[in-house]
Amino acid sequence: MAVHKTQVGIVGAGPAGLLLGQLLHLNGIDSVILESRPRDYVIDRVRAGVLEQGTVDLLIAMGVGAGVEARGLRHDGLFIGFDGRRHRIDMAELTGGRAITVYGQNEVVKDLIDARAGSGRRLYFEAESASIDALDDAPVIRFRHDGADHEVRCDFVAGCDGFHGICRPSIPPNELTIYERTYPFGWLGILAEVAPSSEELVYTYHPRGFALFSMRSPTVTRLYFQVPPDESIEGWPDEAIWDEMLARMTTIDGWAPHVGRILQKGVTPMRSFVAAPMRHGRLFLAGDAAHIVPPTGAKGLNLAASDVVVLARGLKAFYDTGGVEWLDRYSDVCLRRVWRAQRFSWWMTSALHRFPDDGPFDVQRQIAELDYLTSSRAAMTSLAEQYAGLPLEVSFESAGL
Ligand code: FAS
Ligand code: PHB
Repeated sequence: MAVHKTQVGIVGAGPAGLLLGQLLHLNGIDSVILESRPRDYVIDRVRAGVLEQGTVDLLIAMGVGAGVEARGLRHDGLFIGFDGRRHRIDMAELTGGRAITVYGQNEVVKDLIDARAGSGRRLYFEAESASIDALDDAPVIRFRHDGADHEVRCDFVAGCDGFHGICRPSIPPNELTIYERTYPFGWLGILAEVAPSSEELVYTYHPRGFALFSMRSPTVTRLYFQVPPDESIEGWPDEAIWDEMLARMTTIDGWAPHVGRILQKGVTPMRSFVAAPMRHGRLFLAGDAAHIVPPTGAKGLNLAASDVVVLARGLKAFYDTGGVEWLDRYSDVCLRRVWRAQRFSWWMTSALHRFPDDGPFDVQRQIAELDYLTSSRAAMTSLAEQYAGLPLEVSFESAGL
């Protein structure tokens, strides 16, 4: 049995695990990251694309901002489309200069994996963590790698293994409260090899259902539309996908997405999920392991980033002074931000999607909500400050940056 000793055992090399690994490295705290999938799979996986102001600032402060600074697309605004028109919300003007940056999650993950290699700290791919034990005193993570059994012995475990990982389920069910909402629809998403026809994102409300225009680069467009929850992608040939995108997004003034070769397509379920508390003994859950938001608010990756800044602050204080105050406050501090993001993501989802059971009254109510949203400075400011990202609860300095 190969035994690996470290201070923090991190399960999962998604954004949460990799960001935490880098933050701990910058504070001289050792960690071992275990990732069940191969490196290429983790890098090629198409997921988030929108980074809040705070997440971009964090990447730069951690010394892994070169990619986002060079290739990130800063957006000072976004569009809300309904009634055949696009209505622009000037986020930067309404928030005193805060904005979002479009930069693919896979780019963020690649930048962090490169930084991990540069740090000399341990990261094992194809390391399936099977179990975690002794979470009250001397945690042990057991995993298989290269056909052999291994153990990580550590002071703390960071559960960054996503919604389907092993860390959250290792907490006794009576110690956790689960809050959940599933939605009567999913998103069919595509990556298309064509230049984006809009400089900013377009969230569209349409009688046929929601649609979203996004992008990844000056040559790659990312698009989604609402489909029934159990929809299978096999039922959607490329031509039919484009017909539906154009039917929902084309505006009276003739704006429409450019059509091009579809590189990737898939259907994503929609749910809101929170597991509380986010700590059990010496196990700290972060990111999708503890909470899932519907992607309408573009908050998932950004919440993972804010969780690990709070956790890094707690671990830094513990190793600097032995103090446990910030580790004890970790769950409450994170959950306040999580619930704000849950409310915002639920609201965006409710305002912009067609619900199968909704009647004519609900449709007119939704249109009135969007009409108010796009004509009231107060309403636009509220959306803008939440979309660009509310300020983080802890300072970068306190997390050792
Ligand atoms: P992740 O799921 O990314 O990473 C967990 C890692 O743990 C994975 O690599 C997994 O392989 C590994 N793992 C699992 N079990 C393991 C085990 N037993 N042992 C070892 N490793 C294990 N968020 C946004 O902010 N903006 C967006 O625009 C956005 N768009 C999205 C679009 C889609 C289609 C989807 C699905 C999500 C989107 N999200 C968005 C949310 C998404 O980005 C997640 O919030 C983000 O990946 C969360 O990061 P992690 O918590 O690190 O979890
Ligand atoms: C994306 O670009 O993938 C994206 C953008 C905004 C969202 C969700 C996904 O709300």
